[in-house]
Amino acid sequence: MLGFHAAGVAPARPLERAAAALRDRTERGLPRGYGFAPGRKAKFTDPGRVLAGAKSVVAVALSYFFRATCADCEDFTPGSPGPRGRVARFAWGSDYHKALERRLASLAEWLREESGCESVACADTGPLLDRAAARQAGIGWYGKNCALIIPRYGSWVVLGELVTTAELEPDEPRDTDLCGSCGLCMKACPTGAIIEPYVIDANRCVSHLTQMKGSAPPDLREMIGDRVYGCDVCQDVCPQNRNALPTDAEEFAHSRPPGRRPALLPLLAMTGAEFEESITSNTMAWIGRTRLRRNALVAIGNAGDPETIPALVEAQRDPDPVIRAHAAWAMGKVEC
Ligand code: B12
Ligand code: SF4
Ligand code: SF4
Repeated sequence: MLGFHAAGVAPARPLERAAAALRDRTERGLPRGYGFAPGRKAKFTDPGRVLAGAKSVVAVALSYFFRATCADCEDFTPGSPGPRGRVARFAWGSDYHKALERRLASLAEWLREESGCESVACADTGPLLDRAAARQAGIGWYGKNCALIIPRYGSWVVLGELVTTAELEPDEPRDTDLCGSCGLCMKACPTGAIIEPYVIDANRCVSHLTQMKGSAPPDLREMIGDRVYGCDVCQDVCPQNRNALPTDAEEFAHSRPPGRRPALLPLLAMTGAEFEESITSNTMAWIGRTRLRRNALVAIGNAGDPETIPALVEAQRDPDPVIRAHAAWAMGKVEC
């Protein structure tokens, strides 16, 4: 399967249920940006608008679930004093976009050689809604936490697809209800972002709060806790992930900087050159240095450790107003 952990085929027809969901979420102000500008929306759910003459969508899933053998050997700031932050699992290893793109390019090449057909690859930043395409191609189910869950690997997978002019045998969508009366993810979510089963208020989701530009909303900062990129709570508690198989993808075999539990003071002190050198191969690189330092400040404030006061005093003199404002907030939390 070219290194994917699941693959399936859907006809290149509009994803009607996803289109209705997207309309509903947009009307309620839930998606928050991410390119959902009016006029672009149709493309998110219509493979025919991604590639003229498209006949099929090949949806794929790649597991990033790796268990490090020891926490210390995945630590990039060993012995560093002060509090630690937490990085979501999808950003422990190398950039997952590149891992998906490489495999999708091989699949497109193979299809071209076999059938002469053209294909367009999408993965996260592409025009299609990846989860909806994956469900339509039968590779998994939606959980109430909105994650796509696949057999054997759970929801610890990233998704992509090839929209292709090749006419391939379609798979059936899996429409059984996996969750039943379970609601563990909804109860565990630190911000109450899963407002209904299968509906996320992205404005409240910690994953969004660690990726968004500008200031983190003051009323939600405490709930972000020690998370400096992404959030795994609704997947950690999911019984469907209990026996998830580990990945064999080499890109996720080891942590990449800043690691799973980065020391927060070095993260705050990171220069532009250090960011370029250490973070660029990580999935989180796109948020840039300012947002990562801002996230470190929120986590430092939440840690409440007096040892961080000198660094917070220094950060209040930072040239960036977002850093200064978050440093002042964190100082208030540490001192009280
Ligand atoms: C914007 C976005 C976010 C936003 C908003 C998420 C949201 N609203 O769901 C934020 C920043 C919060 C986010 C967070 C995360 N994200 Co994100 N995100 C995206 C992105 C770019 C668009 C998703 C989106 O807005 N969808 C809009 C909603 C309306 O559509 P949907 O999610 O596809 O599904 C709904 C409808 O289609 C409808 N539906 C349609 N058909 C059917 C059929 C049935 C039976 C049912 C019940 C429902 C249903 O209900 C679904 C649930 O609401 C995608 C990449 C992409 N291009 O698709 C990645 C993506 C969804 N994210 C991904 C990941 C890994 C994450 C995080 C786990 C990262 C992390 N650890 O922090 C969290 C998980 C949060 C969560 N519980 O969903 C993966 C999902 C992997 C998976 N196994 O599901 C994706 C696919 C990226 C990728 N290429 O792998 N994300
Ligand atoms: S990723 Fe975190 S904040 Fe977002 S819905 Fe899941 S548990 Fe809630
Ligand atoms: S925690 Fe329970 S309700 Fe939530 S996705 Fe997993 S099985 Fe479904």
